[in-house]
Amino acid sequence: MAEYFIENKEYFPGIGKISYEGKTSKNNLAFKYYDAEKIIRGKKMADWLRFAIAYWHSFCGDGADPFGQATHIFPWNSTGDPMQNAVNRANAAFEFITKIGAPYYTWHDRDIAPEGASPDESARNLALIIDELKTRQEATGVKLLWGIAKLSADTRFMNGAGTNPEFAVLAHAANQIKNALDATIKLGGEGFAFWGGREGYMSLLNTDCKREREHLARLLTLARDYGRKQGFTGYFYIEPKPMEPTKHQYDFDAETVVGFLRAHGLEKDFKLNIEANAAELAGHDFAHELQVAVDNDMLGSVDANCGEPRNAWDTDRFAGNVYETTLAMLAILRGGGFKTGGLNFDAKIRRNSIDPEDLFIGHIGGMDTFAFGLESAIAVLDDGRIPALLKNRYASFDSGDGAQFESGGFSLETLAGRAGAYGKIGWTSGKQELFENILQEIILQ
Ligand code: XLS
Ligand code: NI
Repeated sequence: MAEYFIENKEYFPGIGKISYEGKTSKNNLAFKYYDAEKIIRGKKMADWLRFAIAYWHSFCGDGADPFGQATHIFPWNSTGDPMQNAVNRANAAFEFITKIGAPYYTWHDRDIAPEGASPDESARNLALIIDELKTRQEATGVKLLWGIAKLSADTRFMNGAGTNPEFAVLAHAANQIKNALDATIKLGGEGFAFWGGREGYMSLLNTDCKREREHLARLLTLARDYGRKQGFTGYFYIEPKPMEPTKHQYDFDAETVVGFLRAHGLEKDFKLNIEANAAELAGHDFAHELQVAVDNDMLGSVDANCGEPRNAWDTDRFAGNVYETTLAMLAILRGGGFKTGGLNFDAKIRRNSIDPEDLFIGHIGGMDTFAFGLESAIAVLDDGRIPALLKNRYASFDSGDGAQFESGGFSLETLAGRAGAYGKIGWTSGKQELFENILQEIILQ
């Protein structure tokens, strides 16, 4: 890439590799709970959590909001030449990722390389930057968790991408998906994601929902088939989100996406990328969405962030609530831990957090909060009281009539005949406060 200058510049001077110092440390730039090498149940903490840094928020997001202009003026994005910026951005990204010590990163095609004047020029820009990223991955050992095509920001997608009523736009989306998938494969990406930000509608009057969803399913099927043909062995992920930017998004929540995938024969190749903030927007707890994914054997990956509890807005804050991360990790552990994917920081520092160290501080907080959640969740399992209480609630299905029902041994008539056989029924405490007190005791210990 001779025409672009590879600046040998440190973008975060004065900040070295972030290390674990333990919970008594007062060092703002140290981990208090995330101890990557610590062995938990035979596995390193780093391998339980599989942290990834999101290119878009950390190296592209400029702090602009609907009410004001950019506040994060990153030096790597300021040369005036979009391709030179892309190279500088790659340097800044790998400096940050290696200093914070995350094993993975994630990107959209347009985060890493600028769009060109034509689809072919965009593909060439992407290919050049992919070579740059490959060199940096090999030099540092950092891996790509997943790639994704950005099918939301450009004006051509204002009426949707895969669900656009205009065929030419859909073809353009396919071109971007193909190139982003090729790039993901070339970089050894472990997954390939879709987020349907514009796949939805604002008014039924101008929308043929059935046709739009079928187009989307066909496009996803084509992406799956192409990926498999090219030797991609990872999973495809869909990230559910109910609203924002569109009023009704087709991928509303985990249950909706599971149904959609099954209806279109995609359930073997696709899994869910569950985002905490999107769960909240759907009116669910983060842990609920994770549990739905786990119960369907469809937990793919996680976008680790959080919203503002009293604000129906996608604020993408770094997680800071250890109760939430404990419940989240409990759901993930119930599914046996990550089999694919990881905890991707789809999170951003606030608009007025403008010091270079703030990006570190935000990620340190998020990583510590999930590390704490992991250890608390393991403590809940080791303690055994909550799992025992939970199991006991369903004990009547473990033997006798209950077990016979579960194994399909009743017809409705024979089942109905058992209604009078048990005397006084239903007066059993749910013990919710006890569950909550035990959880609190374990978290606070
Ligand atoms: C937006 C989504 C997005 C995806 C990647 O709300 O969370 O950032 O994670 O396109
Ligand atoms: Ni996300």
